[in-house]
Amino acid sequence: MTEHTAPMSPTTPGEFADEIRKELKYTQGVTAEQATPADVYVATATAVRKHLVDSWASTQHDMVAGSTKAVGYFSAEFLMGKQLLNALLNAGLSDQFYDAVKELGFDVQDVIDSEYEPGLGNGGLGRLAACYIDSLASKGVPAFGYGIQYRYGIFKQEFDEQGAQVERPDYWLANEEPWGHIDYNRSQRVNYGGSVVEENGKKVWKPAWSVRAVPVDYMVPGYASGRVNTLRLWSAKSYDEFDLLAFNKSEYVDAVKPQVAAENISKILYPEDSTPQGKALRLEQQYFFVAASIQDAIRVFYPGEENPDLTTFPSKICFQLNDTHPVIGIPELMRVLIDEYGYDWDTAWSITNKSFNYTCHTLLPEALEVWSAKLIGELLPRHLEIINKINEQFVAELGTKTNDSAKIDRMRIVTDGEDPQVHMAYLATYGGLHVNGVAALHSQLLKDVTLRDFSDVYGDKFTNVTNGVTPRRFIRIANPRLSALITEGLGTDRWLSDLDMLEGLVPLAKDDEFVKKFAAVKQANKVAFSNYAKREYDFDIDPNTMVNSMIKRLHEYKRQSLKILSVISQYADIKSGKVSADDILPRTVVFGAKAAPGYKMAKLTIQLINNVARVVNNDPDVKGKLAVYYPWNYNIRLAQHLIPATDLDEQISQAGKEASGTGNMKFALNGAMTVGTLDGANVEIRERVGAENFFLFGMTVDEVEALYAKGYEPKSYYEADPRLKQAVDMVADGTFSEGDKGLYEPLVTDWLNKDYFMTLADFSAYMDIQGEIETLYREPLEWSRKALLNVANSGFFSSDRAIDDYLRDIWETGPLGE
Ligand code: 26M
Repeated sequence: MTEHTAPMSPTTPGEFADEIRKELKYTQGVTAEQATPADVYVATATAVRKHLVDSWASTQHDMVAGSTKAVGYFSAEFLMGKQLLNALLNAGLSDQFYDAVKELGFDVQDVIDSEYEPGLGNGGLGRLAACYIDSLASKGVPAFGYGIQYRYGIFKQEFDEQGAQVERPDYWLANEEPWGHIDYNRSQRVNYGGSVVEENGKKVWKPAWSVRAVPVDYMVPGYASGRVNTLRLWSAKSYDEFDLLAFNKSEYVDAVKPQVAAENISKILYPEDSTPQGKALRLEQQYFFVAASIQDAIRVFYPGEENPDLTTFPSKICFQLNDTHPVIGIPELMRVLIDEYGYDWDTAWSITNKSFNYTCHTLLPEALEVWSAKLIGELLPRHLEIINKINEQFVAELGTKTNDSAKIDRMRIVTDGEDPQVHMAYLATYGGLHVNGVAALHSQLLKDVTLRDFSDVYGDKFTNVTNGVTPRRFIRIANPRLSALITEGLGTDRWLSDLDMLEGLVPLAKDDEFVKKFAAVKQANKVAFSNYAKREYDFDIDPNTMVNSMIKRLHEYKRQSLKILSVISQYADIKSGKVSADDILPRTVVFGAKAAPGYKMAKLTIQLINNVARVVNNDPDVKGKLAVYYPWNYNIRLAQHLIPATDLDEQISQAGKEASGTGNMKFALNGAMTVGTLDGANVEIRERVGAENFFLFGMTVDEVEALYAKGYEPKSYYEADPRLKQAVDMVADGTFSEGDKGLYEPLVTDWLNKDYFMTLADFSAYMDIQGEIETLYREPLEWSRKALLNVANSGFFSSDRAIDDYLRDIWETGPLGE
């Protein structure tokens, strides 16, 4: 099927077909004749796992026996996407799979489609965790991903008749799930509630209830490394003693209540990706997976030891905190060391401090997690004591470093006063060795703004690791045509584990023949996407139009409203005849975005986009010139189809608000041009691909600041640009709500009176750059040349490079020695 790839397994297609037949028969209990595509999928998955199991075992063995420090990546989310093609690629069985499935008489696409995508994450942060464990395994670094196996992942998004978002539960485990291995024998107990008493001068936590954390293990096969790491996702189960306890007291049905409560802990992924609500269940989840993981790490690295010497712990493993969600791990490790292993405070602190590092993923102050001390005290009384003591120690330490008492006050991990609050980002910064932001600009802003006081005092802790994405999933699997062309251009497929090699394509941008091949790949991908969109959504996308995509969570700061206002303006111009038919560049705008269920403005924006799509797509006046599509339930699978087919990618957040973005990297690597602001990793993408190959517009961070300071009046922009006025008026006058002038009132009012993210201020610049974009697009060869230069100069954005940065600057470890 393909000429390149991972080390080929010696298995022939015929042999692999036999292995699948055997799994069908002995595991599924069906013959190849009786089998459905879903059966073949499960059988194939089971067969691939068997190919990986020896490497899995040897990786674990070498990790425990050797002296290479391991990494524990703590993340409340791992947004893995489908596993089959990735496992096949890394097992060196991709070609055999295609042939074997044909030999068995099945359609490969049907088999692939049978896999249900696990949605155990919200967006960027969860997908980043998935890319990082892929790169860790591909580099042969010993690592665990530690998280939660939610029973319900991110909701399934549907749109109702009015175009509004409807959330449906995502019960992803409804069918057989062949990848996770439930390991009841490695369960851990996680305690909650109760009180702390003193016994013989020692603090003893008497918990009120506990939950059984059962690990579900997923293999994480490396690409061409011969290594297979583990993603260990904890699932909550109840202990039997609970029902006995209640059973004595009351009715049978009441007796199972505590069990249900216990199992609720891992039941659902919270669908918010900012503005944390401080819900008790969320804290229960965080403590649940972190406590189980810390005990697990001790079990793994000190097997069978009654009295392990845990002063060596930081040389065995270090934990990366993916945002503040797992920060409760800091007081938890302190508790384990002091209460369970008898270490004194200072020794415990020295171990703990070396064991954690923290990655911050935001700049929005409202997204920083703060828990009320009262809630922590109810759920984890011993931890609250420890946090308070950490805070005291911290405040004392600050006293030796600065005389600025106001500053010390601002920095408190636990605030003073009536209803004290615990700042998880502050706890993480003080409690660990390193703190990093996720793009150069973001890391700078963290130091200058968000964590400024901390960077003044603990400047050495602060560093940057610009995000990256895995080229295996997001180029090789998502875009086989481009992969083949890159391999042809470079004469090798080694770029898949050394993405800087893409630079070898730079000279080929001067070769018109190669550029034309590159353009042909994009065209073929657009046709393929159009077919996919027809099949999945019944959309009629014209692959001969410019495909212009904006896919990301729906947020005001990301400014989907800027995009939709520009679409409305273009629509108005075409309709009014302001631009002549010949001057119109046919464009298909594709949105993909979920909104947090309680986020009203975001949900209203979804409704607006859907109704603009309805009006525009049904208007004969603009047919063939402008179309808007909003495929529902945007997920990894859709990303893998849409990104390779996109000509123009939107990264238009207000400067200073998007920490990094990772979609921007995926698009650049797949040969899309970007229109974007100087925000997040856009800055570095533009630096690398060249200013002449990037459509920059909008205010900078400094300009945003200055405008705030001066007093921002969105209405003045509305009055000043007739295009903007017309677009906003059309939203207000019922054009996209069947005459209902009330529907979008909250949006319109916000735009004209508040517009916190300055959409209106950037509108004119955004409209103006469309002209430049269209001019270039009319020169297909020049457009493709620039797009190719985006690919050639984006190797830096591989998650392999990001992991190298973490290894060198933060974890101080590397691949397993032999
Ligand atoms: C917190 C508390 C309660 C419920 C949910 C949360 C929560 C969950 C996810 C908060 C934030 C979450 O994700 C934030 C996120 O995805 N941030 C993005 O991280 C990417 C990877 O670094 C960056 O590229 C994006 O810029 C950043 O927005």
